[in-house]
Parts: sequence; C-alpha cells; structure tokens
Amino acid sequence: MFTRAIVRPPAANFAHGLTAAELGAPDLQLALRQHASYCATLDACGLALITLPADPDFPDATFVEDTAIVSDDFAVLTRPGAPARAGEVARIEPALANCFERIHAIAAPGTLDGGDVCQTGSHFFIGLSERTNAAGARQLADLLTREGCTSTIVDIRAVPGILHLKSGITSLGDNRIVAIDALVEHEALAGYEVIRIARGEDYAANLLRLNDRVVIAAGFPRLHERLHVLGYDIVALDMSEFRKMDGALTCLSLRF
Ligand code: CIR
Repeated sequence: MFTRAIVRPPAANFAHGLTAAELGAPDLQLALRQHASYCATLDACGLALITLPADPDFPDATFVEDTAIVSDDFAVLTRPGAPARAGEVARIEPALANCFERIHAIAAPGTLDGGDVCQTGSHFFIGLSERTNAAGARQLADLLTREGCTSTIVDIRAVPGILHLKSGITSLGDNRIVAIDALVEHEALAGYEVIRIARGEDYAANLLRLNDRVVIAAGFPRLHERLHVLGYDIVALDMSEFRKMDGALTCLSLRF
C-alpha cells in the first residue's frame, strides 16, 4: 500500500526545462490545472501529499521522481544525468529526511535518474540510458542488495523514442508489467505477464498502480479497454502539458 507521495507543482518557467518532444511549449495555467488533478487523484487513491513549493531555479523540478528512489523503509538520492538537473537533489533531500531513517546516495562518477528505476515488489529494474550510466546502475544494484532487494539492469540505449526505462515499462502489480513493443520480449521480463502497449500508444506505457486503482494518461483507448477487461479501476488523466516536456505520470511524484 502507498500512503504518501511527494509532489511539486511546475514553476512559472516550466517551459524552460529540457525536452526533445517537439510538441510545442506547454501552457503553464493548463499544466497547473493538470497537476492539481494529478494531486487530487493521488489523494483519492489514499495517498497523503507532501507538497513542496514550485522551484523556479530548476524548471524540471516538478519531475520529482528523477531525484530519488523511495521504498518502504529507505530512500536513495540520485545523481541526475542531465547537468541542469543536478541541483534538484539537494532540494528534495530535506523532505526525504523527514520521512526516511536510511538515506543512501549515488556518488560520482555514477549518474542515475529515478525515471530509470521500475520497482515491482522487492525487485527493481534499472535502466541503462542516456541519463543513467553503468556506474550509477551498479551502485544502485549494490545498495539494493544490501537492503535485501533484487535488481536487473535493462539497457535501453538502443531503444528509440524513450528517455527513461519507465517511458517503456511500468509495473501494474499482480506480477504484470506493461511494455512497449521494443521491450515486450526483453529477457528481464521473463516470468511476468507482459501487457503489450498497442501501436501508437507508447506514451501510455507510463502508468501508475496506486493501491486499488490504475492511473493512465487520457487518450489511449486500447490500453484503457485492455485494463478495463482485466478488471482494473481506471482513472485517466490529461497529461498533455507534461508530455510536451518529456514528462509522464510517474515523473510527477515520489510514492511510498
Ligand atoms: C527531463 O528531460 O529531465 C524532463 N524534462 C523530463 C523528465 C521526465 N521524468 C521521468 O520520466 N521520470
């Protein structure tokens, strides 16, 4: 069960963040409304929110997920692979210090973005990406072993169109993983029931299982129908303005 989440609304200069999406500039007012709906959904799923102030020093800071890995009883401060985002970690640390007794940290030369880490039970998939390097992935794997967890490193550097591992796979719980075509057959997913994302719906692979509900991005009818048939209680959220900045559902919170 998730009981808490850390969120941070976008700042006025949100449009100055990093993006390769080529979908145009985000509308700040709409992004704020979408963020408010996101927060209301987390609340409705039973998560108490810890809301940090918007941080104009870091236009990507609303994507709090990249700054830490959080689990039941420990947290790991990351070392984001994009230099422009490195300073976000110090801004999340006080909130984590209030919530976790054990806080680890990724150290140089390692880099790691939280978006590259997909947890399912006590197992973690760690993406090797443009943002997460081999040293960062290895450090996290070693930390997780010490915490009694297992992990698999998944190299996504040759997978086109995804920034992070969780742009391509996320966990539905129940031993189920959703995955884009390029990752559906990956050996790391052997032993899981893999739900294949339909052609043209890749963005929807980033979903959130929050207690007894599944939150998906609005506008992806084939995934919506598939999850409906599987019996999930689905909430669909408009993510258009975050998508313009390469962000998706998981990026906007740290859940524990
Ligand atoms: C970035 O490029 O870092 C941000 N504009 C988007 C980060 C998205 N985060 C995520 O998928 N976990």
